Amino acid sequence: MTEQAEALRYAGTWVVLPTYDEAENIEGIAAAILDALPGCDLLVVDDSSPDGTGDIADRLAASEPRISVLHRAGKEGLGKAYIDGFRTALEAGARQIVQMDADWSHSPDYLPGLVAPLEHGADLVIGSRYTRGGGVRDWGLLRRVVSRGGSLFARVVLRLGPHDLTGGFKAWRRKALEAVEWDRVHSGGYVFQIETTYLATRAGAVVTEVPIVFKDREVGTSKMSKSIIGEALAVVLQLRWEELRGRGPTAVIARDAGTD
Ligand SMILES: Nc1nc2c(ncn2[C@@H]2O[C@H](COP(=O)(O)OP(=O)(O)OP(=O)(O)O)[C@@H](O)[C@H]2O)c(=O)[nH]1
Ligand SMILES: [Mg+2]
Repeated sequence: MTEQAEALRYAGTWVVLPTYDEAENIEGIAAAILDALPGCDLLVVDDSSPDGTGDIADRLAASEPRISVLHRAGKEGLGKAYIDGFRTALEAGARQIVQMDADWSHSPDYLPGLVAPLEHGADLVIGSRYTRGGGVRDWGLLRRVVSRGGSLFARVVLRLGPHDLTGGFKAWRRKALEAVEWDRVHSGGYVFQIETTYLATRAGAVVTEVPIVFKDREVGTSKMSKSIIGEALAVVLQLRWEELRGRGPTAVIARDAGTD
């Protein structure tokens, strides 16, 4: 590959990065993402972080045309931020879209490997802690059990293939994201990750997992709570219930003769 082609290798790939109080992390993670995927676009979706993350992102965007910032009025939860960010990236013509956390839990080193299966027939790639070679670092027993148990519960109840359903490090082919029926998403919270993989799967998406080792955040505050876990269990049961009542999702991924 020529130097010029290498510099544009990931043109059309958008990384959507939701932030809430990530002032210590945003600059470094943004630089690492642009390094890992030369030519990609980075969209920071900030919910008016009180610590000024949005202002830092604006400053970065002013000196780097590949960075843009979507400012939202207030904290509405991760799912809502993603829906807005995905819509913006799709409207801008993204071919493939990556979602990830800004706190270094999702190492940018994995990005090329996460995107690669999209070139070989996958519609959705999940960065997976619970597939061979994947794992978590620095987590206590309770958090391991909750996370793994949550994925297993959703996998069995909704009869899904992937082993990691609660993680938020994923790469989407445009068509797969377009097939997600956003008005069916119940949650603005963390169970959003389960719901989107569920909706894509029912729409016929080819879903694959690539192993990642998840690192706990080093700086900034955690937003995990008991209510998040309760909500996840309730939403999974509700999805299955709707399906059993014949009110499940109906969208199907549009397939043309082309390669997208
Ligand atoms: N825009 C936006 N981003 C959010 C919101 N909640 C969380 N985030 C971001 O979403 C990503 C994941 O959130 P985290 O707080 O790291 O969640 P977690 O990984 O489950 O928990 P910890 O790492 O333990 O804090 C991070 O980049 C957050 O800054 C929100 O309401 N709006
Ligand atoms: Mg985190």
